Amino acid sequence: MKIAEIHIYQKDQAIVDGPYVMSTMSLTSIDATIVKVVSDTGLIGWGEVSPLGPVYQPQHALGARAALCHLAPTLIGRECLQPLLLQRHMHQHLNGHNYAKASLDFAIMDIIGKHYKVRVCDLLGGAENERLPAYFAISKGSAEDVAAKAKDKVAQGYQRLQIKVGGRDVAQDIEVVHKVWEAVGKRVRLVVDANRGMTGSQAMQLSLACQHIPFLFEQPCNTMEEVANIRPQMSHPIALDESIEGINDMLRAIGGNVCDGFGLKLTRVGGLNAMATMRDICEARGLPHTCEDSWGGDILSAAILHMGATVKPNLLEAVWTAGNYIDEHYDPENAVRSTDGYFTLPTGHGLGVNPHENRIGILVHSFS
Ligand code: 0XW
Ligand code: MG
Repeated sequence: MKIAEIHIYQKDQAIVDGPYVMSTMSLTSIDATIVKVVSDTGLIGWGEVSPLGPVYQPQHALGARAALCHLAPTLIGRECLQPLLLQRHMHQHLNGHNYAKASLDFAIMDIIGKHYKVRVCDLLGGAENERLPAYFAISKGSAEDVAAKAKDKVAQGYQRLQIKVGGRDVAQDIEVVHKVWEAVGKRVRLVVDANRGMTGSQAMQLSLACQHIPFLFEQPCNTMEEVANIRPQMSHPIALDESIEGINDMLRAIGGNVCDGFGLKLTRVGGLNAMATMRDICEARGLPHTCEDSWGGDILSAAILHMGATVKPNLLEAVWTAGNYIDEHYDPENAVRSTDGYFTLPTGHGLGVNPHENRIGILVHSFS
């Protein structure tokens, strides 16, 4: 079965209850790219990539579409049922740009699942369960506002909350963590996420000032080296997120005992097959991690769920998708969003979502 067509769409995704505020940026809308791959047998596979603006990571929406336009002509006529060989082909034709390549990986896995009449999670080794724990990320804000939001999310059923800190006076972050602990305390697992936005000194101050409050400290500083420097002085377990751009970064972090777990983003690491390797490395070393992405609609969110379902349950920190932060779903019948703090794995073959062509934005490029 060969790749016959590749179509690329551009879609602006407004953020519900925006802006989405983190240490390094504030966003009200996301520029998403949707990929439609058609096989010569008529099967359709969907992919998506939605960088979180131009600052969050070395990724750009226009860069994703430029990379896809470069790769697409070289993929027409290639075999659909060999994802590893397609991955190698893409690396031979374009250096880097994992986030763009990941969207093609999703589409190919969607087609393969439809061809063999199985779900993507089955192609990745099998689903441990159909119901996946979600977490909610609360934008950076005042102590009162963040604590009120935390109470609301706990009432909605979330058992893990991520609080955004960094990029301001650390005293404000210390106040937020104390206020949230007082508000929801032992009813929820807390994650404090600086998204690379703190100095080592600020991170140590926050950890020391909150040493009686149990939380996971996610990506406190910009680089792995900065985190390694402060790790001996920290009172909290550390997870790396933005520093982990691929398997080698993970091996470096584990080899250097830099962290206690990871926040793993599907597009950043290059897609489902790359993430499956990272899942297995974490399982071999007993390291918990999330399954998530920087943003994304139903297509990317479904890929996240299929990946998350294959993670050993005691190592699955939680799953995050943007499904609860956007109001226009590509596939309203199979919209991916959490309810009562959990996601339900799609049931259809492949990714299990069927985007409506009038909901996936503007067709910007076609190749055949
Ligand atoms: C919470 N997320 C998964 C959503 C945003 O992309 C940022 C990211 C994080 O871990 O910070
Ligand atoms: Mg994070």
